[in-house]
Amino acid sequence: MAASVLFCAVWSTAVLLSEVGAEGGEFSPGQSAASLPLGAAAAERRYLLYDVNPPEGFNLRRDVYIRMASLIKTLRKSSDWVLVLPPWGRLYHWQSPDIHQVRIPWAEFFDLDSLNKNIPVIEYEDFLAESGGPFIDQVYVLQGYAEGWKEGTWEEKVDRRPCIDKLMYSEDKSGYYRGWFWGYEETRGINVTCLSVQGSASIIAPVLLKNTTARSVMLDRAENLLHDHYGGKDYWDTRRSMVFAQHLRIVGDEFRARLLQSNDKTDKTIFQEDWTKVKVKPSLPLGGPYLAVHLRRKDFIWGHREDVPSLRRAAEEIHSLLKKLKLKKVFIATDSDRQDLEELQKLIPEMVRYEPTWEELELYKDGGVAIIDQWICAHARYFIGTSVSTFSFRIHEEREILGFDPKTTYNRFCGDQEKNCEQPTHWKIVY
Ligand SMILES: Nc1nc2c(ncn2[C@@H]2O[C@H](COP(=O)(O)OP(=O)(O)O)[C@@H](O)[C@H]2O)c(=O)[nH]1
Ligand SMILES: *[C@@H]1O[C@H](CO)[C@@H](O)[C@H](O)[C@H]1NC(C)=O
Ligand SMILES: *[C@@H]1O[C@H](CO)[C@@H](O)[C@H](O)[C@H]1NC(C)=O
Ligand SMILES: [Mg+2]
Repeated sequence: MAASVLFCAVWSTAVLLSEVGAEGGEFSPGQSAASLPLGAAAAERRYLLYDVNPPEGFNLRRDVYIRMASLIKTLRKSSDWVLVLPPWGRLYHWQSPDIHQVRIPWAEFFDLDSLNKNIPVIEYEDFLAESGGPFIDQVYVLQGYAEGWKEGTWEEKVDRRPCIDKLMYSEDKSGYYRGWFWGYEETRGINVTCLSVQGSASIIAPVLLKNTTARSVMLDRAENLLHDHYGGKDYWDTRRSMVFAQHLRIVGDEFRARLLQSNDKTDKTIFQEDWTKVKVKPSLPLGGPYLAVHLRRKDFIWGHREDVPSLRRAAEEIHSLLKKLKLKKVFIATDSDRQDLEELQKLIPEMVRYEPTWEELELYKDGGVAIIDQWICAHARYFIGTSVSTFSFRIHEEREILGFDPKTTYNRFCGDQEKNCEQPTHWKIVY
């Protein structure tokens, strides 16, 4: 059964490609596919690509990766699928001037060997080389249902529907679809269709397996699909496989040693490179002799949210925590603007921050600097973050992976006037 579906898929894609190629220009999918010395195994492989709503930040995108990994696991029960990692770039928060932050491969931020121990992944450039050119056979733009859903009648479903929003793709003279495609201008979609979805990532698996024979399928607006099982074993396997790139961990470790008297030995934070070998931690790590803070500002304060503290209130909390924990040092990760930083400096003169030089920023980029901040926060004796910030959530998870006592991790600041300041939920690892 699986084999015949597979054969069918390969055969009809070849027909589709050659048809399109005949009318294409100097660079058509038919030609490029034919010129590639593809082995039989590579020819059978199908590619899942995805992208996320442009305004979404780095840390929600990391969450969407987990959902796509679940989908790949479901698809692979039937046939050979690989996930193509969407190049990073053009993120709203990556505002450092004069550095080019587009078409960034995942290897600049994450350890690909670790990702590959969970699901097969390849970079977009590898996809271009392997699949025969900058063409994506089928783009599905995911959206909700125009009619919404009636209360009490939630059901998981997926249907082909007219596009609700203006399509972010346009047809060119040759009938190909042009769009953002992670900044790869030469990439084209051969077919773009809207699908209304309601449910977890794997509900779309039957559509990919049965309704289309396209070899490369891109799910745009993939955040419309939810987690198969948030916080379950599959979730944590994928999350644990998202090991930060080694060069960023090294920068974080050097900073810990130099400015925070923190190292894995005295902190008892044993980092195991191969996440598949890690089981339940035998003993709790201690963490470095510092308090770590994530203070999310910018768009989190513009709306005057009542769960986000003023800097003055945050500074009070920090000083009271330092006293309670008998710590002298506080590491602060923040996206504060210059004015907020000056105020912070006055309120907390002893604060330590990771401030990259221009050369370091150019090398690691805003994403790498954020990861270094997260890595340092993850190794502190105690962490306190900002309410409903996915940046803080990813630090919680990193600390959970290192085995910290949840009391030292799942903490957040309260707003100055907040009445019910509920603390973050403890999500325990399932091994
Ligand atoms: N380096 C650094 N960047 C931050 C910090 N807080 C926020 N940012 C930047 O702002 C973005 C926040 O967006 P996102 O990742 O979606 O997290 P969320 O909006 O807080 O849920 C991050 O991806 C970073 O680019 C921080 O403490 N350190
Ligand atoms: C997939 O195919 C089935 C069976 O032909 C059909 O009922 C369903 O509407 C299709 N779904 C989509 C999303 O095209
Ligand atoms: C595009 O894809 C849809 C859904 O798979 C299909 O029904 C339609 O015929 C395709 N259009 C073209 C022009 O191939
Ligand atoms: Mg965000």
